[in-house]
Amino acid sequence: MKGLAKLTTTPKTEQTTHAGLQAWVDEVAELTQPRDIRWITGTPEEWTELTDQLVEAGTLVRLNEEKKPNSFWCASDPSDVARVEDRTFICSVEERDAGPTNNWMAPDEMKAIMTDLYRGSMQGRTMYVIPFVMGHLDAKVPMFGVEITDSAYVAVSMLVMARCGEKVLRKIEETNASFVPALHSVGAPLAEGEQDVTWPCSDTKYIVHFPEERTIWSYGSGYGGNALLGKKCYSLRIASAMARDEGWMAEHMLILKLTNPQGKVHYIAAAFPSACGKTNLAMIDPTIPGWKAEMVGDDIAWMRFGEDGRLYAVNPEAGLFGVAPGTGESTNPNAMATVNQGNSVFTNVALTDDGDIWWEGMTDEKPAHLTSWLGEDWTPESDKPAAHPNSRFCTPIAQCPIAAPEYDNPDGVPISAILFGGRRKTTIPLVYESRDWTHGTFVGATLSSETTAAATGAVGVVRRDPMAMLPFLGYNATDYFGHWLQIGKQADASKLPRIFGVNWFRRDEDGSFLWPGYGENSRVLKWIVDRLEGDAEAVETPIGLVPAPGALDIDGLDVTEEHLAKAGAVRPEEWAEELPLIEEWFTKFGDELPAELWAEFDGLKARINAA
Ligand code: GTP
Ligand code: SPV
Ligand code: MN
Repeated sequence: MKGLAKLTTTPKTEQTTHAGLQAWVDEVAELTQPRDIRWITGTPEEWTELTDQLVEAGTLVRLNEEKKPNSFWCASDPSDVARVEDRTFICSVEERDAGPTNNWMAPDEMKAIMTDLYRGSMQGRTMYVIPFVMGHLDAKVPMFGVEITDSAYVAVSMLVMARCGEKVLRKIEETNASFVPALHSVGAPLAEGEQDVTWPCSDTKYIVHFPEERTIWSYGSGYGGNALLGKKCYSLRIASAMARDEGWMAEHMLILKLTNPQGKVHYIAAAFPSACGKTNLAMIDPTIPGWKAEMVGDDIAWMRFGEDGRLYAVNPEAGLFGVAPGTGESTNPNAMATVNQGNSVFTNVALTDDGDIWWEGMTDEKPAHLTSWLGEDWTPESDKPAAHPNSRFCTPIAQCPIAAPEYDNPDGVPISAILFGGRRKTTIPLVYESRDWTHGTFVGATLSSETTAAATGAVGVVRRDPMAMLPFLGYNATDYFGHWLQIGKQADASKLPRIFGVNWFRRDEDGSFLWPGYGENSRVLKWIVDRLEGDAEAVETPIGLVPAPGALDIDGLDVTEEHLAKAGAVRPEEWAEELPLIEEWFTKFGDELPAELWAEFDGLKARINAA
């Protein structure tokens, strides 16, 4: 970088016997010119040292030990608060392999641009080397990664979100394993003597994936999905490309364990777009008696066929990076209990005067005074929210009072049902069941939702988000649909998960939610599990099967018959407006869209027109 003091020597570390890793670390250090290099080991002392250092730098504020032990408040740069989909690229060798839903640039061209950006980009900073494993270290094939970052905030967050450190490194060495190299720089080099800011980042941002090389390069942002590269970048974009090649599935799904009153267990996976209710459903506190819910995962599911022919899902993560606003004792008591144990980082929420945190929806009564996420004085009269709509808690899964022991099982759990859902004010009913895997694939491929604050850009715009993977697909979307269909063909149909559509977000004419949601979603889960067990009635509609009159348990539910009917209705006139949107979406894929999906569309159209 021009104007910056060039180091006379590049710091070297000889921390690993893995020649490939050592060579990559040396190469990155040579390019980025950090002040020093630190290998993350994962000890409690290291956590304390790094968080103390971040407090000293003003990036973190230590919270009141009695309220949130070992926890921190963090305010980002106001411009760096969400995923940047327009700056996210899949740089496959062939453009076709990224298209048509992703941004693409030729790998060499992108590497040239980013190599220039990385040159000297870590000057004045420490470069952290973070060995991590997504999924279990004792998995049959452990999925290793190493993130290099110049952000201590990222290092600390990675320590919560993934299994990291010394033990992982030793296993990489012992097995001479390959790993996904994941390079991250905030893109804010410091000149000699220059005072740092509390949240360094750059106006130039690139979140880039090289799927054939299984490599990630990220530049310019410190925010979660842009910077914690084990999460969306590895576990979805890179892993989806691996899964296509190897016959498994990497999906944007929560994993929930349900036990019915008879003691029968079912594991359910659900794909909802960002900020559409995965974490909440994963931690559900059922309102119906006798049902028990436990969390296996809240964001990502890797699914492989087991020897018994069923699909087994593992959660590759060790932490929760959850949307804060809307999380409270009444909506998600299990999330509150998790963060109240401490050991958490809260980003872009508000700070209370007694050193605790607050966000919209945490309590009914608003605190009299807060420091907002923007660092401004806030009172209930303020016209801006106290917490950013995409503010997040970063907290260990192990602290969740309803974490299922299986979350730590390297082989995962067998999935009985898959749910697809989004935020739709109209059209999509509370719940419906697809007829078979191919129809279910159609339900997933046409999934739509109103956009949210989890990504930069407009909020509330309906867009198609196939399988909730639109921003996370590491390869061509038509190949991805083909992969789903192929999974259905290679399996014994009776062992495949059944596929359902849900919508907690349908609204009345006055804009209010028709369905109370949250814990009451257990009523829908009950119907689904009862369907699996052959104990619940359904009726045919043009879009699939819906609960027969009386089949949904509404005992004790505080909802009028009228609202319930509106929440569950399949209205042909609304679907008549939906059909052209689906057709337009499919037309985008031209001839490459699998014929089975066009056939499903034609069938739906015929049934709607006949209704
Ligand atoms: P990401 O972490 O971005 O992937 O989001 P997510 O899918 O995990 O969504 P999350 O569970 O964090 O919920 C996002 C927002 O939706 C929060 O503000 C929740 O309070 C709200 N929400 C979740 N479930 C429901 C529901 O059943 N009904 C209503 N009305 N809102 C809900
Ligand atoms: C999402 O946006 O889907 C998230 C948060 O879960 S992030 O880690 O930023 O992707
Ligand atoms: Mn979530």
